[in-house]
Amino acid sequence: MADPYYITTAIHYPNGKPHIGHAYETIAADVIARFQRLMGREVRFQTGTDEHGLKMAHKARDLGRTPRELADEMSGAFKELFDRLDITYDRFIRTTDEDHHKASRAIWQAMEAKGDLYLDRYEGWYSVRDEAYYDEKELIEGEAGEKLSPQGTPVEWTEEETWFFRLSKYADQLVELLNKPGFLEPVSRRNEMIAFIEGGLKDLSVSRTSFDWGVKVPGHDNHVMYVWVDALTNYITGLGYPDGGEMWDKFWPANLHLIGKDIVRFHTVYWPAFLMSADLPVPQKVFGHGFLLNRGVKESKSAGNVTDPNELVDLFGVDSLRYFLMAEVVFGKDGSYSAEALVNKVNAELANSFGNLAQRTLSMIHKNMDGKLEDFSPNGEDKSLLAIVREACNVTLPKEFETLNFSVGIEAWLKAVFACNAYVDEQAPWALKKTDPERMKAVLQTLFLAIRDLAIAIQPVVPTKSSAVLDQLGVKSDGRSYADLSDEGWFTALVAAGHVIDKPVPAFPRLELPETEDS
Ligand code: ME8
Repeated sequence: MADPYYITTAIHYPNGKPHIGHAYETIAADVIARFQRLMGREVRFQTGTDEHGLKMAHKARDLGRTPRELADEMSGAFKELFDRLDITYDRFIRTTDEDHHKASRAIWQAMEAKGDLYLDRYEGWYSVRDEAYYDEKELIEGEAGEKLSPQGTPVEWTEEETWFFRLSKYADQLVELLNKPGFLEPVSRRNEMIAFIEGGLKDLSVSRTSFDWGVKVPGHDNHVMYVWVDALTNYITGLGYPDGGEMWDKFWPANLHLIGKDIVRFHTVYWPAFLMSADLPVPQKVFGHGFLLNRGVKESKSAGNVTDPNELVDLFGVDSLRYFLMAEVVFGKDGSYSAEALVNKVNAELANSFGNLAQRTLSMIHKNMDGKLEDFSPNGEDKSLLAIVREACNVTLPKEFETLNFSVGIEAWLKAVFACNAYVDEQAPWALKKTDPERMKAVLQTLFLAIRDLAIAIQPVVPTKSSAVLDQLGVKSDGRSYADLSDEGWFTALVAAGHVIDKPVPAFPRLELPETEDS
């Protein structure tokens, strides 16, 4: 039986169009999902949109529309982008979906049955931008002396009747959970969460009465749930909670909630506490990735530097964007991007290194061997190149991807590509054509073996391009998983089948920077 693997992204606020941070998180999750599938696991992958709350209600009001209209339109824009980015999600959840309302009511009732909810009055600070309550002592001072949330967003004083959740009751269990190795990564985020809990955990206001855009509290129609209560519940809605069933048994608890660093508190304090209260298992891991900055600066409407990820796809193609983001940014840390950096990296590493390796090898096989493969005996040099490639593709890259060190795994892969290119230069198969045609065949076919492994290994990152290379090599679609990397018989089978290499088409053409007004 395949090991099940459940991965989720945060669900995104559809109060505007998706930005590069949304694309980054979802691409990373897709790389993980594809990687785990290639490792032979049965993967379930969920993403979606977080449609309730004041932030959505205010934005819709400002636009003169209903929250539902805004959610419909923008959720569509997210879905469209994710489809363009080749995101292989199994469910795109919308928190306005009917089954999600049902799941949210069910977890509420479970917490209520536990005696963890009570009615009282909330008086304190709220940030609509963060959809978060803050203690007075957490606030910082803005330039004009105004109070701001720790994230630098405006806060408003709120007083209303609300339901409270007995968060304080779970403090010890939460600290224990946070100390569990592997629960929260990178570990650098752990101390902040423990300090937050140990600073005195207050009960959490979990309903609102001053507006009605949300999931109604069971039995109290004048209350809607605090948006994070319903948002977090999306992770179990998608598995059939509260009805249970095969999917629930197989996939809960989740293997990984992939989220950004700004929402770690919600995922490693509030969410586990809700689950503990409802007697449900907590997720195995929460990973808080870093932020993507535009030339080192946070994108914002006021800074006028917001990039539409669709434009990057139009200009450079999906796989180039995916490769750049995964190879360039150390996962867990903040990273910077620009069109120049993307073009330089993709041209150097994909077009000039891997693309060129595949293109010149296949061209020479096509031209000098009539495209026909033959059995051959590799010599010591051939074997040592293949050993380098196997080590990178079978061992290092999978090990690093398993622990979410994508840039490190890709670097090992790239070093193997460089080793292949150095081997081509040393062996000079074009010169061997006249002097030693048999040796030329051995060199080209050694490279053929290497390219197949390199293309299989990098599939999660550049799925379309690596497929194109594998198609040109004649590798069947059922021979493309990580398990197949150790299969020795595939080449002999290809030779026996009389496979012929067609004239190759470059899979990784060089990218050009678009002309700008000042260039
Ligand atoms: O927080 N770089 O939604 P959201 C990288 N609805 N990641 C970024 C980013 C950036 N510049 N900006 C945002 C929410 N993100 C809630 C989540 S989950 C139950 C509810 C990440 O649309 C951010 O950290 O503001 C989060 O993980 C995701 O994008 C959605 O952010």
